Amino acid sequence: MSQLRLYDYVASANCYKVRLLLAQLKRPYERIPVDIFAGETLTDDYAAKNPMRTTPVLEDEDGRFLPESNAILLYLADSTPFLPSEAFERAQVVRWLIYEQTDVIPTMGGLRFRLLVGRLAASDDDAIRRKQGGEEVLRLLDDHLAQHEFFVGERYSVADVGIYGYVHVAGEAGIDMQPYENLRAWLERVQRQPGYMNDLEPYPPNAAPGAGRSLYD
Ligand SMILES: N[C@@H](CCC(=O)N[C@@H](CS)C(=O)NCC(=O)O)C(=O)O
Repeated sequence: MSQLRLYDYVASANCYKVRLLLAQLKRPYERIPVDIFAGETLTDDYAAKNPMRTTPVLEDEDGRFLPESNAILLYLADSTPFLPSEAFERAQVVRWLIYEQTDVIPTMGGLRFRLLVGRLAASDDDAIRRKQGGEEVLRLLDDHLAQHEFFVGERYSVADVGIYGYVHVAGEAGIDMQPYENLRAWLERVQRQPGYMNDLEPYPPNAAPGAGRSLYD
């Protein structure tokens, strides 16, 4: 059995979601920094771990590689209080983690990255489209939280960890959070959970267009 390892990019909220859960589970792990803008995901060695060439990737104690942040959350949360054992509630967690990937990331997640590193200007059509999409997503999430303390089963789970990743930095995507009162209260509830930490770092200069080599260039 080897040690749990996380192939990790420090400025990625997809990676931060996993780091947050690992901290809350108090699971020791080795953090392996991957500089995605220095071309480190473009090597054959990295493709052998993850053919999609994305971060995060978890290497478990048996030496098996698992890409996809939300798959990693589900795997790590198995048999813990962070994942309901009842089938319907468990499926609801999966439902929110799918929504996070299909709707949260392409809107506010993609917009935040592109604005912060200068790959889009706020006035670009693509930025406006992503911002409008982000506001629709936040409205849907806020409406859900008008009736619920947490996304599933009235208790904190990996559904909350997954959605928190990019929603807590929606302001950096130029989105005004003021209208989303329930979401703002939920963000504070998440931040009060035992073991909560935030080690998401700013994008480094090599994330700017033309400054590095990555899947985005
Ligand atoms: N669906 C994937 C998306 C992961 C993803 O896009 N990761 C970005 C950082 S947030 C990345 O590693 N990109 C690799 C590259 O640009 O070379 C997940 O949730 O893990």
